[in-house]
Amino acid sequence: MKKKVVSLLVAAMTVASLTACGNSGSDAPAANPAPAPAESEPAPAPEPAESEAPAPAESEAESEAPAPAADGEVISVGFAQVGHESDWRAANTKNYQDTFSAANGYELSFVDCDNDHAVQIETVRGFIEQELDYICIAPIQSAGWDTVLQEAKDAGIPVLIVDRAVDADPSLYTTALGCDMVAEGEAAGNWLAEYLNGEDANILVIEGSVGASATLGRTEGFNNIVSQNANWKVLDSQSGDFTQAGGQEVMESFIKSYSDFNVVVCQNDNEAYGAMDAMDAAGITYGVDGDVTIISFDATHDGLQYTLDGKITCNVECNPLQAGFAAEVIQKLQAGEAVDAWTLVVDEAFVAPGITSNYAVTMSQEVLDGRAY
Ligand code: GYE
Repeated sequence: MKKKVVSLLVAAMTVASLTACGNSGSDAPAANPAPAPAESEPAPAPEPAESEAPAPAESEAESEAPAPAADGEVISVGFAQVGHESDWRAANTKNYQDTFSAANGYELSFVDCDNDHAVQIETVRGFIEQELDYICIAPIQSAGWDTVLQEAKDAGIPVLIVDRAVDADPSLYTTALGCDMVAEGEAAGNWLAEYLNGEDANILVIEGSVGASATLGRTEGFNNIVSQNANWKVLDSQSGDFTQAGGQEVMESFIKSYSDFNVVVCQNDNEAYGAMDAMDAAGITYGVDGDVTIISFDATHDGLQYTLDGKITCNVECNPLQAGFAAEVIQKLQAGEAVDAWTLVVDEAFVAPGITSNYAVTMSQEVLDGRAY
C-alpha cells in the first residue's frame, strides 16, 4: 500500500529536529538520543550528569499485542536486525516476530544481518527497492547511515530506528526508540560507588561490539562515574562482541595480563557467562562471597538467575520487548497521527540478595519468576 503519511512526517520530523538536541547529562547524542516529548507535552528538564535513569517519556516497555491494521490492509514491515549474538537479541527478535505477525495484520520481512554493517545497509536498500510500507533498523553500528537513510526518505518510506541509535541527522528518519545506554552505564557506576563505599577499584571492562551505541553509551556512562572516583582505575577495556565466546576469550587474556583486579564489568549477560567460565577455569572467585565483583547488563532471565545466586552482583536491565512501541508508532502513522521523535524504553537495575541500593532493586525469586525474557 502507499501511504498518506508523508506530509505528516514532515511535521513530525520538524518536532524531531527541534527536540533532539538535549540529552540526559552526556555529550554523546549518538549513543543517547534525548527523549523528545509528544508535540503537546512540555520539553523534559535536562538530567544532571550523575542522574539515575531518566524519567520515562513513555509507558512501560511490555505492551499488549497491537491492534490489527484498522482498514484490514496488510502492512509490510522490513526489520534489519543486528544478528543473533545474545539472549537479549533472541528475545528481541521473537518479540518482533510475534508482534508483526500475519494475525496482527502485518507482513514482516525479517533479516538477521549477522553483525555485518555492510549487509545491514544492503538489507535496508533491498527493503526500499521492494517498496515496503515501513522499515525498522536495529543499527549494528551507529556511524555510516546518512546515505541509505536519505534513500529511504527520498522513497517516502518511514524508518524506525530501534534498540540502538544512529549517528545521523534525526530529520533522516521518522522516529527512534530504545533504552538510554548512557544512563545504564551511569547506573552501574553509581551502584558500584555505593557498594564499594570508598574502597579502591581495579576494573576490567568487557565491552560490547565496537561502534554499537549500546557499547558507546554504556562505556561513556560508566566512565562518567569512574572519573568521579579518584581511587578507581580501569586497567583495561576490550570488546567481547556481546557474545559468550567473546566474553570468555577477553577474560582469559585479562587473566594472563592482570593479577590484581576486583571488578569486572561485562556489557551484556552473555559476556558475563563467558567471563565466569574463564574465572572458574583460573580458580578466581567472584560474586558476593568472592574476590571479584561482576557487573552485567541486560538482566535477561538467566542473567538474573546468576544475580539471585549472588554470582553477578549487579545487573542493569535493558528491556528487549520493544516491538509493541514500534507497532504503536506504525499504527499512529497509519491513522495519520503525529508520532514522538523518541520513545524511551524504561529499565531498572537489580542487585544480589542481601544488598540494598538506591540505584537497584534487590533480587528475589518473585522478580525472576516475573521475567518474560
Ligand atoms: O545489550 C546485547 C545485544 O543493543 C541493547 O545488544 C542491545 C544489546 C544488548 O547484543 O545483549
